[in-house]
Amino acid sequence: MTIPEPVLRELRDIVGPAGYLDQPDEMEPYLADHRRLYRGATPLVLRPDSTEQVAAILALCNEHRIGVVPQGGNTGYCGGATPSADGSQLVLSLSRMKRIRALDALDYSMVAEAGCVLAQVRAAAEAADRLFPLNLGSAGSCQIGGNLSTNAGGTAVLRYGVMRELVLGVEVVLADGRVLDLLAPLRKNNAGYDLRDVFIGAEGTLGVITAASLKLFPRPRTVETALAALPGTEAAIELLARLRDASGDLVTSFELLPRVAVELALIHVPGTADPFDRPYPAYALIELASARIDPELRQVLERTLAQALEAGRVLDAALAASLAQREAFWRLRESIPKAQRRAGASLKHDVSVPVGALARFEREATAVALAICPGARIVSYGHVGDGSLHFNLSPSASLSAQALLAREEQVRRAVHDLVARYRGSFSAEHGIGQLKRDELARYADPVRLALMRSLKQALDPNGIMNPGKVL
Ligand code: FAD
Ligand code: 2HG
Ligand code: ZN
Repeated sequence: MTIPEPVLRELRDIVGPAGYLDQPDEMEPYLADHRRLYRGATPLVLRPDSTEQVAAILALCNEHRIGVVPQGGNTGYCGGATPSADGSQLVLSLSRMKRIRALDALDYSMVAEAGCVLAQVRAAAEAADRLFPLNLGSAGSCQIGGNLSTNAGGTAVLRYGVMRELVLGVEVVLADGRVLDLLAPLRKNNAGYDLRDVFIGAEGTLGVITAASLKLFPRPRTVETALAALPGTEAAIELLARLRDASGDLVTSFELLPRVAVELALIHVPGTADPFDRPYPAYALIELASARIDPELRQVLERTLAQALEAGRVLDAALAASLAQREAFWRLRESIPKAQRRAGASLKHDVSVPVGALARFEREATAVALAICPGARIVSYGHVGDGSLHFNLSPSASLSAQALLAREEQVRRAVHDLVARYRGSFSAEHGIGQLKRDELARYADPVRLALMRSLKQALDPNGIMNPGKVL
């Protein structure tokens, strides 16, 4: 279906000349996803700058049954922000809605528009001597609306929780153009059903999030970072448990990096350096933080690592002695997605199981994957502190990218079946989008799926919100 020109004209009028793009070269960045798995087409990219404009756009699109694809920073991993290829859907970019509407340091809260880039929100909190703790490798481009809509995880979940846990309220424009104002920054509110959570993680299929009340936290004044060399994942999980105990639960990040991931980063990403003078099977990037000035924190970290070293459960360790060294550790970690991309095609599985079962799961998943793809490089890394793993496969000297891709479906089935046996998740943090829609249909509890469909029908009876995604 092509969108009639008079409707396109009305849409242009709603947003004004600065609020749309319609030239092919201008629209290009909005039409493919970050991983280049999907490519779409659209006659118009709308860039409203107010909730009222979003409301007017949705009311009109609902009347004419036109599909709308909300887009934030377009860093998502599942093709959720890419329109269909037939040109029948509009892209609605939130990037001009980037005002911080309010920040109340006393209340530890802030109201940010959906198009605020995550780094901007973190900086605004810091300027007020507060912390907004969500942090991802894409912080410089992803937006609060995208973070909410994917219920993003990242590197501080262990301490602060996923995006859902960092939100007090949202403002949403519903499919018919009505504005649902749930922005009040209340920590307690039991007056009826809590609708806020329905829109978080909905990937734009139930409405457009236009703003959010975010929780702020005391700004950390002591941060200690270390890189520990380890015999493997099992030792990592033990170390994490010890550190949580010894520090009084002050571990903010605990990221696992297997040697193969470090090597990919060293080869493909300039500015990364081998952290020790010899290779080790795995590494944990550990961060402890306290809101107090706390000289003991470093000692706790040192002592715990020394004890584990003595027990042979840590093989070497380096505590960051400067901000530059801390940044170098993080650069190594955050370079892995880029390194994997540069190493050629990759098969990605964004999975979670209970933390205690993670090492066993990883062993079994590795065996299963290698049985299908002998010679593949298993690049299994990530936020193990919260039970999630990016269980990814890369090509190697003995397995071409083409051969790897040819087995994608078989590996996916085997890994996700294994996840299901652990009662884990086949989408720990990246969502469903279009990439995992069939996986959701396959693995989700049928009662839950039926409820999700009812909810979609109730909130978007004409199916205009991000059609073809999630369900
Ligand atoms: P987009 O990609 O633009 O959109 C994502 C989905 O949300 C789409 O379905 C879109 O339609 C919908 N959407 C966007 N804005 C709105 C809105 N205002 N209202 C309604 N729907 C909307 N993710 C993690 O969870 N943890 C990580 O550690 C992590 N690390 C990453 C590292 C890198 C280098 C990259 C490139 C990505 C990473 N991601 C990670 C994935 C991604 O950055 C996150 O999912 C992020 O939250 C997406 O935000 P975005 O603004 O780019 O959303
Ligand atoms: C990360 O943790 C991101 O770095 C990306 O979630 C994961 O590329 C991936 O598999
Ligand atoms: Zn991740």
